[in-house]
Amino acid sequence: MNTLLKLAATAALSVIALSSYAQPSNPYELPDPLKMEDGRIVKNKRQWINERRPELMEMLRSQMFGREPAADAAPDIHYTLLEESKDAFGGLATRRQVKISFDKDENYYLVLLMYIPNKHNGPVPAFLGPNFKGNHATTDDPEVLMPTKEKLATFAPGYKVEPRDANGHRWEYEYILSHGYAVATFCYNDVDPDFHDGFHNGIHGLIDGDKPRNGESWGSISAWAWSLSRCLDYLETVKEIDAKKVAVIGHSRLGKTSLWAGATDQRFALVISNDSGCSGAAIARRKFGETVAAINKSFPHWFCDNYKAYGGREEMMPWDQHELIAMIAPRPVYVASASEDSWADPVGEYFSLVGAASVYNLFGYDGITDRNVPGIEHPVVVGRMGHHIRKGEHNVRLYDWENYVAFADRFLK
Ligand code: GTR
Repeated sequence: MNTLLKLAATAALSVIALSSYAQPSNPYELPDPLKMEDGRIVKNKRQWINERRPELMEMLRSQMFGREPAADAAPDIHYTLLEESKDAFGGLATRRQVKISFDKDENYYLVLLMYIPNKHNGPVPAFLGPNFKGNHATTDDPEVLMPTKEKLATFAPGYKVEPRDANGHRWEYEYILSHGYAVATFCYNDVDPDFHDGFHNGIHGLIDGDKPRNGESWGSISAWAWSLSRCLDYLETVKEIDAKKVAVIGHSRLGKTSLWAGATDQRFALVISNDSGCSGAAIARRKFGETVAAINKSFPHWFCDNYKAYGGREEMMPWDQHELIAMIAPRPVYVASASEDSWADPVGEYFSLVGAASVYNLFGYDGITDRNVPGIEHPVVVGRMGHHIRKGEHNVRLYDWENYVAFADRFLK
């Protein structure tokens, strides 16, 4: 067995023994990402790309996220410019709001809010990520469109529209723009409202119609990830943006989503998971904080039905979350945590990077291998992996963005 993968919690705890998130987990053994189902060990990147990666993708699709539809599953996708101004943030950026419609009649659509720095020489790199509370809630920019009444009526029963800027602290637009990046976001409820309605609403309804579902049918995280790819299709048409340099980012359930989008769509040049926790970056076998059983109970619509069988049986999972990180190799990946966010298991999030390092090594890149979890606000970048634990709560803050931008500067500039 690969000793690198023998993760007993004691190793991690020496450095952070006093931190609130650092509770011991039972000893556990991670599956070796380089070990094929037939027992062979992957020796080189060609074997990884042609044999092991597809095998793991199949596992993650059939056992966890479900099978996403093809890129052209909604053949009538079209784009409509709703609003544009060159004067956003006092002239710092051009704002564009574009309706990405998934059907001819525009019953199913998302509204992508985009800011592009006005100062640039040629196409710029970009951050793309979904938001929780609506585009208008990501900023105090009064020109950002509110969701329509018709749109809101499709959201969860009793849904109350959020005030403008309610989540503005999570979207440091001026900071990002002034560092030369475009940024694009949409509300995840636009695509698939985040409640369990039996998969009739949102793009499940549009794409699947009455088709019967089975254990491998796609869940909501898969739907949000698929729509990130459709946004990237659109960004490929935007001349000011370099679509080969798009970082996909998400927080929490949307961090699980950004990891899956990065795994399924290798056009994403860089992947960021902010506090993604259980079923995102956190190692499931640690069973620390949120568990597979707990997440499937609270959110039965996020994953495919087959995933439910692993609740309380994490050691039976033929994979663990470090292999989701490995799917991103050799592209740069950043996993961030917050010190008070024990529900998301910061230690487990860190160890998924350590567990994926051997795959980055195949491509000639170093990875994070130190078994001492870094201290709070000691960001670490090794090769194409980055990590930090911000002090504070489950959230996205300027500190996170400062580190994401610095990481992206290494690879996308
Ligand atoms: C929690 C859930 C987490 C995380 C979080 C969020 O309730 O248990 O897995 O996704 O929500 O998305 O904010």
